[in-house]
Amino acid sequence: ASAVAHFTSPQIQWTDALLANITYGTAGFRRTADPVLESIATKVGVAAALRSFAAGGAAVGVMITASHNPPQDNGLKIIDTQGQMLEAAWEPVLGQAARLADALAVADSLLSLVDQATIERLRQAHAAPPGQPLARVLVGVDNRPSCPGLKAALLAGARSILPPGKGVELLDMRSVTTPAVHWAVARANGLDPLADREATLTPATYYAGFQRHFDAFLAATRDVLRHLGVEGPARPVSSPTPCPVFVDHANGVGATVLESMHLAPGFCQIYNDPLPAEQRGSVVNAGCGADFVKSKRLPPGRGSFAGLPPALRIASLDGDGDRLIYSSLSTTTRAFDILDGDRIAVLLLRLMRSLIAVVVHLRPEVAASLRLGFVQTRYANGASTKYTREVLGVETLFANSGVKNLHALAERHFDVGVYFEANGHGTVLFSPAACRALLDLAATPADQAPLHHAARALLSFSRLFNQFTGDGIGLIYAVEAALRAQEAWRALATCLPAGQGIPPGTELASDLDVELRRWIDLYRDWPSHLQSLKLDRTKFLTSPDQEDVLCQPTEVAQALAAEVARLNGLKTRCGLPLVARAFVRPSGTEDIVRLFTEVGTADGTVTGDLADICHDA
Ligand code: NG1
Ligand code: ZN
Repeated sequence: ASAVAHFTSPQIQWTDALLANITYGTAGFRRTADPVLESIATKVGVAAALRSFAAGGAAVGVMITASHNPPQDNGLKIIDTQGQMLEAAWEPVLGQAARLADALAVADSLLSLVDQATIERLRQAHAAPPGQPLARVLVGVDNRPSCPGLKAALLAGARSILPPGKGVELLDMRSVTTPAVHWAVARANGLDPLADREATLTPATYYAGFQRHFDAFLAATRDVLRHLGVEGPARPVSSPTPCPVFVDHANGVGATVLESMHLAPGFCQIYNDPLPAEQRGSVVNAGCGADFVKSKRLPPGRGSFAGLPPALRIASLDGDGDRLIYSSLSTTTRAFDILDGDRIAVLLLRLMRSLIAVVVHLRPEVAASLRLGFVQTRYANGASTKYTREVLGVETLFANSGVKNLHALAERHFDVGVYFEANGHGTVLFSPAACRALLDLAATPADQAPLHHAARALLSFSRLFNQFTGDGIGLIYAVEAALRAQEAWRALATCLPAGQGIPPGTELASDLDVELRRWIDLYRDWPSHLQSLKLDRTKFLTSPDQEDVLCQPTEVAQALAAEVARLNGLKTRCGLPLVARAFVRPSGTEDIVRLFTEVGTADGTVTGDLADICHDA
């Protein structure tokens, strides 16, 4: 209880209303950055150090961020020893500890998380002479003004479990994106199945890897084509391209990271209004970023388009760099298309499917280790599900919202598991069997082309995906790689198994505007609407495995089901039966209830505004 002073603050009035909203949810703890959050930070510090101590000193991480939320908010999330979200059993106890004001009660509550033997070891450690650190905590922060204060409180909590000199090793990662902390924790604990030898334990080498793997992927793609006698483009991809991707860093920590990276010239350009670094944290996510673009359906704000190309390909990150939403903006007509998480997943699935098909054609026995599948949430647009299932023929499953749910399902069911939330959280996971197969294949001798080149391409592309949580910056490289090489791999996947030659015109995409249009035109989103309702979320209860099934209040569930059934019985103006879907659920991150509605048709032709269609129907 040596952190007593930090647990209690005379400024805090622990009212019921305050307590009701302090829970450890999908986003960890998140709220206005105030003395309450500072008190919570100390408790999180204790818990993280305790978790590491209980795991024999394995590294545990804490990220201080409020992601896409406004600048005045902040939050804390523990990253477990495997680089993933905190073990579920700890969440309620941590929530309970966070709601306590009394230091001894807090200590008791947190100690209840570990077993008696761990408590005994802790007691002995206090008496033992100084030695190796017995707990390791990695701490990262985004760029919000409240981060330094919260970090100090967190570190004080972490240090308090053991006396100085025999205690807790703290690794301050400073301003980093959330996915980099997930990666660093996993890496510190010896996990990173697809890592190459150059990767060491610094965020700088982690980020630099993306450019390297991107270059290696395109080089291997060119090598396959050259081997098969197809002329690739004369222009090397690392030289300035006419169409850089415009990155909207949301004024978040991604900005700091991008500035520190050695980006290939011409690869990308910063989209946002220039601001001094120290001012950005105060306007993080304001009128820009992944969440703004996706939920407001508007282009990220920018003072002037003077000097910009007529067509922009924009990649929007969120405040902590773990989400990505693409968009396409005409600076002349202001025509605007959003390429959300669903569509990013579709693009990645298409390329991954072709890469795997080529490799499996050349080495059939790896098929069993490279089973491709897709996980989305029920917020995914129905047109995307229809596309992945019916056009791509990829098994598509649904998980409840929250990255940890999608991650677990993808891990459980597939070797190559793509998962994405519509809001831009996602990545591609590789099973141990897939990792072994990828590394084995990539060791194919150079004289066994084209397998040697195809396997290198697959491995390099796979290395763009953070294995612990989605990385917005890595995903920009993956999308850009897919736009450049998609058509080449599609031709290879079709022509090789058919024993045909590659059509002469096949090459890496030379016109990224054309590729962007092709991506937008893959399918048309069904009209849908996501509303935030200011209702008491504690009154809403959904089925544990199916968040689109409302259990309480029963009258709301019945009324909603009746309305959905009514719409499903209707036909559009052209006589097509409607496919309607609607659900309500309490938000896990905000004090609201979310209502999702969508209307499509079996043949996927209904487009336009939901209100118009419902009105007509
Ligand atoms: P809640 O607030 O529980 O709906 C939101 C997102 C989730 C997930 C979490 C984690 C929607 C509809 N919900 O959860 O998908 O990303 O935040 O931050 O986008
Ligand atoms: Zn985020």
